[in-house]
Amino acid sequence: MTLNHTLRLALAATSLGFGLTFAGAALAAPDLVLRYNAPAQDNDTGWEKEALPIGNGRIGAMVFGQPGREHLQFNDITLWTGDDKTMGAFQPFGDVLVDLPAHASGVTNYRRTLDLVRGVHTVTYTHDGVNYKREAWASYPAQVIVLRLSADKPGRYTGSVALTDRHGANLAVSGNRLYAAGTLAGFVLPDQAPSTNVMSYASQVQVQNDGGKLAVDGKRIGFANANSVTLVLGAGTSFVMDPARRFEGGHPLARVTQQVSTAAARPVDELRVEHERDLGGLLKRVELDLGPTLAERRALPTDARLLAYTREGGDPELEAQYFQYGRYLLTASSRGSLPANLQGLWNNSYAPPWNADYHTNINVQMNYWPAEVTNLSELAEPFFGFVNGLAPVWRQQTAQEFKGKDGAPIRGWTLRTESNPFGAMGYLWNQTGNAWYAQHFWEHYAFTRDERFLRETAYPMMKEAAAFWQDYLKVLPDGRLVAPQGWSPEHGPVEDGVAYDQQIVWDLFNNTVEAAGILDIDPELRAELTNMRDRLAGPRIGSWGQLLEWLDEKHDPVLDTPQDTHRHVSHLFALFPGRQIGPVKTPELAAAAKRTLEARGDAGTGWSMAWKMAFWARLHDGERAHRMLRGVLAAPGARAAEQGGIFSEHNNAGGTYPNLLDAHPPFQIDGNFGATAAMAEMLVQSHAGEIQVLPGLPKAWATGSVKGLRARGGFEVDIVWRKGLLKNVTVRAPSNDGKVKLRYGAWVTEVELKQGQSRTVSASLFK
Ligand code: FUC
Repeated sequence: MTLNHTLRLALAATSLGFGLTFAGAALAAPDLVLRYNAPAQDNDTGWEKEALPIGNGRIGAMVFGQPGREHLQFNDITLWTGDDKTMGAFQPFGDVLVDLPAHASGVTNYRRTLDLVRGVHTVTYTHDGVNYKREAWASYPAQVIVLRLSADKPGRYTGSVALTDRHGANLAVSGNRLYAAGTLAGFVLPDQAPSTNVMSYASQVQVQNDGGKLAVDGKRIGFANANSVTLVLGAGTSFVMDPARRFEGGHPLARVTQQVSTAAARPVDELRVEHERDLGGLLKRVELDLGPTLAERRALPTDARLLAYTREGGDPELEAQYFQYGRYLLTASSRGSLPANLQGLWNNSYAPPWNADYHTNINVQMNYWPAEVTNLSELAEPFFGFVNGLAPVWRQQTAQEFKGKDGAPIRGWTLRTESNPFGAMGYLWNQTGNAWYAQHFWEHYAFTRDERFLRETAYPMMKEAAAFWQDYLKVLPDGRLVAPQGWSPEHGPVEDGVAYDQQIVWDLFNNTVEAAGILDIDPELRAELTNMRDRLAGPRIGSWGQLLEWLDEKHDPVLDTPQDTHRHVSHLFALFPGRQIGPVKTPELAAAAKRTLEARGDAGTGWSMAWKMAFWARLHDGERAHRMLRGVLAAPGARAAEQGGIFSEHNNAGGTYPNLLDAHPPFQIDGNFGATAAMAEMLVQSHAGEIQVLPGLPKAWATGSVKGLRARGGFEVDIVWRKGLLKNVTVRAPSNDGKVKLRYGAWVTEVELKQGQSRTVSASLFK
């Protein structure tokens, strides 16, 4: 058998595998396809709420699916205005427009889908007796976006393709390729300061016909009587994550040309199969079954299904789909380049909300909450590269603003609330941003047990963040240590010892001590950080049983009262994603956290509801966590009426758009990622030195299973439950030996595994 033959068989087996898993499986086969009976409106509203996202982690597109004119509004995650001093904004790149004038009317059987495992957007419809099909995907291996137009009768495609550019590039056509190449030098938005940005960029579309004819028609490529048409889109910029080169890595034209030429020379099915295999390798690691949905509900298109769920709940398959959507979105917006921004990598506006930037006080962190626990660990790497790459710029800005004790220079760096990919920062300082980022480095080790990463990447970063706080913490007269002049995000005064800062510094010191212990280095530093951790002013309970948000209880008409429903609940960091407070470890403080959450209420922005879902999961209240899921996975504002009042502006209208993207509002992707992570947290927790299974299982998920979640210690966990009770749990140790305590409610058991082994423990073995 030739190599080629073997490869083809292997590819055939892969697609067969998909068929078997999804068509052949009994009962609740995972329903991982978003479906719509109408195209997205081709305007700003349609872009935000209806169009569907594809992406390969670096380039991506919103797909609209109009029969008469397909529109791929595309982005490259690095196309930013601004520089290391000016914020700028994440930019739209351009559009690919495919006009099919004859299809503008008379279409029947219209259907638009997004398959969350294959990563393929499909449009099908019938026109004049012909069944048409369009497939679009963004390939990571090939680094291009492909749009394939096919039909069940020959010679029926007549239309044209145009490429647009949003920053005045030179457009050219040559042969069957459209070219755009330009620069952001001199491009200044009306309300933004000029910058030194000289980023260059290029995009290209190759148009290939099977049958019929191609002809250049002005700036478009026309096709007539083709059987099928394939478009290959490439795009890139000169951005490189290197302040020493002023982020300029050379013109992308040659690279983009090469990517498009290489991909266009390959059979399109081979590109698709390669893409599906690649993506499946990430997405199929986790399977989630929360129980079956009634057939009538399942048959609804996704937009109608979301409305039905908003009203009545009762759709566990939609909930599982929403969980997997978060994982899909991470693969699509966080691979091989910059980290996912406030909109992942999708943006059609010159001035997107908050510049679609990297917000440091919850948003970028929340984007990465699902990475480790949902078995997509490598997708956190763009975030680590971003932090390490920009640290030199952040160090300079930090040194200008902060001094250590007695005016001495301060070590390390920290962050303001807003930041861009060149190191510029804006808005108030978010002083513990450094320590919160450090948590992600630590967790990557905790979940993967990658000791080399700990030694070479995580520990040095954590140690530097700890050095900042060693230099900067202030001693109160009673000996307690406090973070000076901090802000509980974006709420109340700037002052010493706010709970958010205190808890995050505690987390940093605690993790750094543990890391040094594992690496068996820096004994004096370990002793010092242990001592400082224990002297930090700690969480305290206030007069109405709440966890205090500031060092001392406020006597204020709103702040620190049961009427304060502000969207940020930052002083519960210690509960999640921290591990200083928990119902077993610190029951009184956990009760205070609960009191606070009850007062804060269940409505909020998208991300606020997702965070609250995770808090309730950590409090082991699966019903309440599920109630939060009913709020975040709901038509935007469905919960708003529950919570009016003083702090209601923009605070209570969160939810989910028909395309299942999170509504802050407006569209902001953190809520998708946070909700996915919080759902995982309802099923397995591992922050307390043991793996706890089903700590927050709601009644709505009576019978189900999950496969492939990750737990700290380097484990993979599968869980099967029936009628609300654990049936069995399987633990695997893919990359290291390990011994771990398993907990189910009050019962525990222990397993010890060699690398590569797995053990299934039935519920009856827990004691
Ligand atoms: C934080 C939040 C806002 C919004 C913004 C992008 O500042 O307080 O609600 O999510 O980030």
